[in-house]
Amino acid sequence: MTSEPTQSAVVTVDRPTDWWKSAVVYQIYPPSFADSNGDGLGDIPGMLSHLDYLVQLGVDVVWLSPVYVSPMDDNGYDIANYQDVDPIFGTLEDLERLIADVHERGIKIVMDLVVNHTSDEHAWFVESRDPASPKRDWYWWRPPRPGFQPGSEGAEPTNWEAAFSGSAWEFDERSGGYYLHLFSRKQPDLNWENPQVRRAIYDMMNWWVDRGVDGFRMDVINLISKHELVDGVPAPGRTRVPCFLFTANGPRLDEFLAEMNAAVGLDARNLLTVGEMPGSTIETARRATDPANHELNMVFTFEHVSLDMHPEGSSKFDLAPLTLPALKKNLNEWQLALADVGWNSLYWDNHDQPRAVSRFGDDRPEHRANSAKTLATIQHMHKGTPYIYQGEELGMTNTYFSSIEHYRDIESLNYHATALSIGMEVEAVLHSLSVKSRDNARTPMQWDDTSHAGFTDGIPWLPVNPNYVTINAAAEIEDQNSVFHHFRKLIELRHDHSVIVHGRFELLLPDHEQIWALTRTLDDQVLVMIANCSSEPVRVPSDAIPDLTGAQVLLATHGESLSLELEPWESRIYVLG
Ligand code: TEU
Repeated sequence: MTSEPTQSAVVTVDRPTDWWKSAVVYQIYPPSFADSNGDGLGDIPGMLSHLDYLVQLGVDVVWLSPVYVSPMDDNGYDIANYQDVDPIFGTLEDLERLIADVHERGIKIVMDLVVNHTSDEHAWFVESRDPASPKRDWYWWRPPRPGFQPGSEGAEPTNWEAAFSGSAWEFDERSGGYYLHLFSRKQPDLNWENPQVRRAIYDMMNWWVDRGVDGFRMDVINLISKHELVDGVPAPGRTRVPCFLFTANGPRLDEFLAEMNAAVGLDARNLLTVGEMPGSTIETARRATDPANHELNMVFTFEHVSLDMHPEGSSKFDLAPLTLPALKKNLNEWQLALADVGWNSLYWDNHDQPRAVSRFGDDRPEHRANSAKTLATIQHMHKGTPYIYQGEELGMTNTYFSSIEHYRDIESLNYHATALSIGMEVEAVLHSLSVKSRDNARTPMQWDDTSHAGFTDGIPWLPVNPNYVTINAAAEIEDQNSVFHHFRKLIELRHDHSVIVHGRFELLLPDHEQIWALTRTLDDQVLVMIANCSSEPVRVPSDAIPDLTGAQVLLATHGESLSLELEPWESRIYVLG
């Protein structure tokens, strides 16, 4: 099944200790980046034709969302073969060429590693369906609940709700048992308790490192060690409990991560490792990123992207208003907790989250560009490694689809079906989707103002946002004042000023409802950032920030000034004299 790659594609890349601390990572979501063959889906040859764009932006690393063989139930996060490329994205040779071509340009590449689960079409799972197979124990197979008819409502081994709606257990007629899937029924969870499973995964990771990749973004990695498989107490009006309560941050998580690190030489080879960790806390993140523990470099927390979820809600689609003090407080807590031990990742959005400018900024035409720039300034001035999600550097916005027909994302479609089945109003459901659906981030990359935004010559798999006519890469590259050039300058600043990488972080005005202000300090270098996170003008209280006399502006949204008056979404970074 696995085709043997040609060794000539491997380029040796220098990876100094802690190189990832001064790096900026750019996430490519393959289905939506660039289509080379007119099938409406992005592919690796499409990426190859846009590498100079990444060079121009100045990013250091590409994180490639999955391109492995997959039935695409969850757009590639359901993997049927870890060691080959899905034909819709190209070939293994194309991927080797990508690795070599980014390396040639001084850019590193990090692969998505989805090992909490496989596809149900992976050979391991197909084999494990046979109760007599040696692979049976590679997944979480359990008998029906005693006293219930197998396959009937209530016969599931526990009352857990999958992340994509419905029970987290699927009945398999053939083997007469249930298997666990925390996501879709086509994403069965691997049993990490079994040492053979872990060995097979480490071997596969080594195979990729030998092919020249520079690290891994580890999908839901804090779900690999489960707690006990027992029932939870459902909230009033519910029959099930969210499965992550029983599967996040389990007792063997640190042990498994340390074992993986040693078996693959993650630290020894200076690979970048970032663990996606829904339900992680400051405590779990500190343990996982403490260099002494040899687990991960950094984690993706979900805390700041959960602040606009209703506290009593059962999913992210139960909306609540977000306040600036709450957002600042959360980021500040992570900054302080990981100041001396561990390291932060910094992100506003990715392929699972709404577009940053629509969620945290103001995407109306008069404020879109400035709010996108100001959000970027805030992100890049925190301490940690910034992640840019494709199109964020253009200030791309949410989709605002008006009908369920336009959506493709399994989480959105399942939520819609389940919510309507329990009697929720269709308008409310569509509203929640327009705010939170993952498809907001997945509309095709807007390259230029030609048809389908220059993404494809065919029909795009997900409609292009109609605002591509004005919001697109070609136009922004031309305009020195664009969101793109603002991101480019932020990246340049990070490379030129070690205070941005290593400086101590201090939040100012924590309770202010409009202003985000902070300082970064390294020896005698002091940076001050002031930002207006509102669509009304504001005056920064002079006694709340360091004296700016003699300060030099490093980057500003509206022009260089020492004034404390800020226009809507105006922000400035100063270096004190
Ligand atoms: O996401 C994990 C995750 O918990 C959420 O981001 C999830 O997508 C959902 O929005 C929860 O409400 C990762 C991947 O990033 C995502 O694309 C995959 O669908 C998921 O794991 C399963 O592999």
